[in-house]
Amino acid sequence: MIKHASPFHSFRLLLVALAGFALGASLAAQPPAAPSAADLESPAAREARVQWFRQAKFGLFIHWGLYSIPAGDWKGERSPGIGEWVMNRMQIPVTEYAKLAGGFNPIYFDAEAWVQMAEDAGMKYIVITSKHHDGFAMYHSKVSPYNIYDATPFHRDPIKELSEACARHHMPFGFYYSQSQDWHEPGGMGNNWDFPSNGEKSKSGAYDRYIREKAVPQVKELLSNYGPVCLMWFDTPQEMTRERGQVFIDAVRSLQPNTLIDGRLLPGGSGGDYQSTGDNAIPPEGKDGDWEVPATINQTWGFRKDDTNWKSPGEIIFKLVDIASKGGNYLLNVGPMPTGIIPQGSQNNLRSVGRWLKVNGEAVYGAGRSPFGDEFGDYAAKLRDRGGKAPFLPRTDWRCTTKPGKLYFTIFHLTERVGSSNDAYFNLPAFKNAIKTAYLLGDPQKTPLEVKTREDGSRSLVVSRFINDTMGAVAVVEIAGDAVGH
Ligand code: H79
Repeated sequence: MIKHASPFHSFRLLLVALAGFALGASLAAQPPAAPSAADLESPAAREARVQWFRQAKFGLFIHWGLYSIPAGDWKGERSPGIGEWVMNRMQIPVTEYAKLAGGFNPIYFDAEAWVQMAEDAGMKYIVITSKHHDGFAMYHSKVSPYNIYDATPFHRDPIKELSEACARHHMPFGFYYSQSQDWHEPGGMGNNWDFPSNGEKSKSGAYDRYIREKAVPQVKELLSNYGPVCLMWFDTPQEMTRERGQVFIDAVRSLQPNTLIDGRLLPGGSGGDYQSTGDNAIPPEGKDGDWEVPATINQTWGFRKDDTNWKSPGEIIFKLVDIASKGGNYLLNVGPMPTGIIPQGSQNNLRSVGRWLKVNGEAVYGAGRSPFGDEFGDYAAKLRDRGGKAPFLPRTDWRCTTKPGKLYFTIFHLTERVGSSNDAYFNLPAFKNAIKTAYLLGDPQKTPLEVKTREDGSRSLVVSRFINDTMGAVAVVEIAGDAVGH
């Protein structure tokens, strides 16, 4: 097995050691016992497991499968919506969709290049579709021959190659696995054009058979054959009861007790180690606990040849800092082509984000959420949406992240010039602490910024007005005390 020194691995060792110590203290002569199932669901165990995730903030999601071949078209017809849903949208019969495998030969696939790109982008973990709703396994599964190794001329296991490249880069690696929907199987949820309805499958025992004979055994393969798995990303729980979900939880905990479970195994996120927001759904304000926003870089997850609407580096940086300042992680997706290449436009923009993070990453990785809140915006006073509710009107001038004794203000837009000079004021929100020093992360000399204090106590940093021409400049404010007082 490959040596893997990523943080989640050492936390697992710590956890096992701690549990072993606690049990071992009263049974001095016994070898340390493995933690029991109950220990693994304790708040302390979850807290230890989630540490690396809390530091990471920015991950790469990869949606890759047979759907990258039709890429949004089926028999000359354009299928609207997200590319990986083409089988569903066009009601393609199982036997016909399965024929795509015979033409899947991504000879330009290069695991090293993908992981290098994630690293260049400043991303700290990778999650790839091991099996999406279409039911096709992107790894060499012994459970079902409907997989990339057995059913395609490619005859390679890209997940194996990626796991090895990730190990070389100390890049935490995890799997998306569609536990509930499987349009290839008579018992899986979602395919009601070839098979009976979800409700019937749930009642007849077909769904439980699918879970027992395909989904859980495949999840076990993924946790057994690819080294440390940082997280399992389940999705769209349908007819997923607590009992059914528990079988997946047991599989994960028994094979890799330190693997995180996302918030979509069961409805409402129960059983998970962190919450998942809706797809592309950034909460309007700060949010407690550990959570993640899964998001697209264009409008689709799986590759579509008509979608090159890449979010710009500036948009991605804003979303990343926005999410971090609200307390969450950003899991940003790319959709590789059937050649094995990640579309160049998405690569370029991610690498630009990485260059920004090289300078400003201190404000993101391991940073805590904003102690303020007014900067996020406000609910409209008079405006009402169609549901009669006040819409949230976001403000985008700046965001704040924190570390003990430090406030990081990422400034996206300055409004107030200082006279007619090239200086501008960045008006600080109110807080009681004295300011020890302030400087820009982009300034290697850390030249102290002038702090202007007015009679009413309000304070501003004096910065260059040309900050408005950047993708966000970070001003560090070092304060007396660990945290702000209001
Ligand atoms: O894996 C990605 C999506 O395929 C998956 N979650 C992310 C991470 C996902 N599964 N379901 N959904 C997202 C929501 C489905 C929305 C739908 Fe539709 C609306 C399905 C049918 C109507 C969009 C529009 C897809 C087809 C038409």
